[in-house]
Amino acid sequence: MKFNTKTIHGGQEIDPAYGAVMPPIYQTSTYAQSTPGGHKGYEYSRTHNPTRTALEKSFASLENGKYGLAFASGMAAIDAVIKLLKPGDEVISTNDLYGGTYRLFTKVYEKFGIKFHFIGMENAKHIESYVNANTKLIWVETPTNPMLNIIDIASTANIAKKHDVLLAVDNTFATPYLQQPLNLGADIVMHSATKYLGGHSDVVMGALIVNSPKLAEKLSFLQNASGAVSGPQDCFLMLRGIKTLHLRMQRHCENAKVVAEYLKNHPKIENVYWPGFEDHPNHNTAKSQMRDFGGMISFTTKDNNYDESVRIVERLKLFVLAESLGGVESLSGHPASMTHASIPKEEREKTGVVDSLIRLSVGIEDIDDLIEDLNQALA
Ligand code: P1T
Repeated sequence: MKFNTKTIHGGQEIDPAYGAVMPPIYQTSTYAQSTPGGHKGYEYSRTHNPTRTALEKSFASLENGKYGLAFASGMAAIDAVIKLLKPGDEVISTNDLYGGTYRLFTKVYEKFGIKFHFIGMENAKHIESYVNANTKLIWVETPTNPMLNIIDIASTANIAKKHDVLLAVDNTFATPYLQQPLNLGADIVMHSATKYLGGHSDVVMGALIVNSPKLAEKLSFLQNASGAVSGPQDCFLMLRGIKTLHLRMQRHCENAKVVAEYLKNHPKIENVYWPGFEDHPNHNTAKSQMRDFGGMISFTTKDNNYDESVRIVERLKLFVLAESLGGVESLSGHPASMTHASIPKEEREKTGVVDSLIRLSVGIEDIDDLIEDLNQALA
């Protein structure tokens, strides 16, 4: 099945009870048993729920994986991956990544004895120099949030395999429409499905997709044991959102290209971070592992000034100032004070997340209106 068909049919069978075309919302916590253990495959909705099963199959299908798991949030999905580890284990992670991921690693898991190395990953040899006998996981976000760096997944997977280390890729910014990490050798794909997969800014959810039955078993044990699962209504909304993923992503990419070029030519703008530019340092890697360059752009102004950047995001009207990204509507954000505020200033500035950085999630509105909005805000 091709990708554009998978978004609509992947994992979604016609409901056997009444022929419903959309998987019904099984709003139930429990299931009748005829005798202890005598049930139809479902016992309790923390463990399994039919609406969630349909979505989990859809997640797996989109990423060309065998097993999908749905969690209450992207953070809950990441949390399950880290719970595969034990005290003394080490993780090599991208240094430019979502602030909440950094916070989970450093504020929650370091105190349980897990060591994290945050490094630049554009050079695969650099990653290898951090591998030692305790290394158990390489955590990659690509494109990175918010600097839009690109990490070569296949080269990183070679290093992971050579040293028998797991490779997990946060595929939130790219989506499986643009990039499929399991095909490139990753062991685990993670999503904040809150973003492009859901696509309508109405659900918070996380996803994990794997191929290994052993890994699937461990993660599904953790999903049930810790219990951060997504509810049936949210699973239904996610399934509905996914049906247009391919169409939305196409338009996100088209609109972002126009916005990126507009910003690059604007006299007030200093740097524009978007992997589609030929002079982006990782443009060739992006071209080789992604179908297109996505809907996210970050930029700084020549004033390089906190207050001026705050004024710009306040003046934007269509680009609503808000946390999150990936919905049909355009959003703007100020990472230093919002999504990345939990990373110490010295740390975030090392990766380019300066006080003046503005991040745009380019939506699928009419491009003329988006450019007009930027024009008035930058005037
Ligand atoms: O918000 P949640 O669904 O729990 O997902 C966390 C997460 C994980 N990974 C990436 C790359 C993310 O961007 C996020 C969430 N990010 C935002 C809320 C944001 O505005 O960047």
